[in-house]
Amino acid sequence: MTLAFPYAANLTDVSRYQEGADPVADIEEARRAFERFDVDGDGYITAAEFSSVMAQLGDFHVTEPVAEAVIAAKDTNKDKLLSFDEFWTSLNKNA
Ligand SMILES: [Ca+2]
Ligand SMILES: [Ca+2]
Repeated sequence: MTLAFPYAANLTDVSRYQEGADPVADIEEARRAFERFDVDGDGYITAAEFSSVMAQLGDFHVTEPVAEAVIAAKDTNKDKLLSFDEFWTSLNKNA
């Protein structure tokens, strides 16, 4: 019966970790999402890339002007490109 005790302690640790987990996004997941949108892999998401990937995902409402507005809202340095840093910052602002 002594074996059951450490097992129960582990379960408690897991649930405590989940309850106490930071609400910030997972950087690995964010990077995978970013790479999905960065079609040509140059490290920046353009409005054209964003709208075409959204269309692939089934959302045809994200036309290029809409994509430009979405990117402009996150585009801290105003180069009309979304870098991973800008993407990551915007995720953490929303969290
Ligand atoms: Ca790109
Ligand atoms: Ca930028």
